[in-house]
Amino acid sequence: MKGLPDSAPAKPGKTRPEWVPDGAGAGFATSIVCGCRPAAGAARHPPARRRALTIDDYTAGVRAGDPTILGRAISLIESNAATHRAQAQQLLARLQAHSGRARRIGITGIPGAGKSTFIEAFGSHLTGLKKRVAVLAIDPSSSLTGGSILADKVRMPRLGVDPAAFIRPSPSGGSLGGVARKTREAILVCEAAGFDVVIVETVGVGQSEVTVRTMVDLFLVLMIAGAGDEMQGIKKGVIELADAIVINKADGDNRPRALGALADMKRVLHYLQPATPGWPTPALPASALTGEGVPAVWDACQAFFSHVEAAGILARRRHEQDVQWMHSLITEGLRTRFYTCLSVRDRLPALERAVADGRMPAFAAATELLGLANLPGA
Ligand SMILES: Nc1nc2c(ncn2[C@@H]2O[C@H](COP(=O)(O)OP(=O)(O)O)[C@@H](O)[C@H]2O)c(=O)[nH]1
Ligand SMILES: [Mg+2]
Repeated sequence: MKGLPDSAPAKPGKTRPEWVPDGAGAGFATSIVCGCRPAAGAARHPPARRRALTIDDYTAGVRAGDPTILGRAISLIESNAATHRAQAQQLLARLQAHSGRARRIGITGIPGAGKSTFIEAFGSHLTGLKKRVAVLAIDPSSSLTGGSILADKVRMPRLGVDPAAFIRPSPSGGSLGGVARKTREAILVCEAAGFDVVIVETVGVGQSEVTVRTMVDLFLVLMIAGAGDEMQGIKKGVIELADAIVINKADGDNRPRALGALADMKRVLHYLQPATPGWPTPALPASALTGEGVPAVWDACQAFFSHVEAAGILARRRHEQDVQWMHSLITEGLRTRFYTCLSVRDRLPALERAVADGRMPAFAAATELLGLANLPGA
């Protein structure tokens, strides 16, 4: 506190730190901003910091289903800081043995299809059956706008306060690959915390639904009447990934239209190869708002799980997904190593300009950069 004025801060920017070289010009843009002494008698609270948790704390808390520690464990997984990554890996290794026991259900649909409302009704139905439910929501929209199109907790007021449920929107921003890794790991953590059902919600507007398909057992596509085939991914083949289709908002004046869309969907499904062998993809009507049809969707999920377990499909699918996961971790790891390599970072802007100006072919620039990257064996 030596040298601090007793009252208000002095004019900022007047003092320079002692380590600034003598005669350094204005380019050395560092200066000390004066603080001030706390008023006499003011309580001196230490800055509010959460106690750092050890891996043992995390493991015990997650295994006990403590929602605060579960939330912090997922935050640890979501962090890109190198020390956090190392800790997260240790934690995942500890939890791995306790994972795998949940039903993993992916739910997709265009914005406004009623996913969040549906998950509220579906999740509440499940907790009513004494099942513990975790909801992870992927929001791939944010890297461009910095905003979120989910804003989900508001649509799950009941589930949000249900002690048998845990709701976690995914971090905004970042590549889909990063979000996918984090979601995959968050599923594992939720399973170790003893949840019976883990639901992954994703907005069906891009690649995210295809990614989610690779991390769940059952993929459910929520649709509404009259939103257009193109938008709802029918032409993108999302329907072919589905293990169940729900035509939502089958209520009130909209019910006849929803039932018409349901009949159309059943005709379409008749011509498609089912996503899961031996399981003809069912299409069911529901109203997330009134809850009608929601129990029947869960009944269909249970019939699906009976089928895939008896036929050995569930175990096989999960093993294949683990191998796929390994490959995506390798891809992500190589990518990170490449882009964090100093010589690549130095050279990249110039080569980007050269390619953009047509002075250099893209493949030549890529070859040069790959050569600069300090990748073992490259
Ligand atoms: N009538 C009716 N409205 C619904 C139903 N499900 C959702 N909605 C409404 O549709 C809007 C979008 O729902 P939301 O759950 O946020 O959709 P999401 O973007 O897919 O998560 C909200 O205004 C909901 O109240 C339903 O089954 N029936
Ligand atoms: Mg939503």
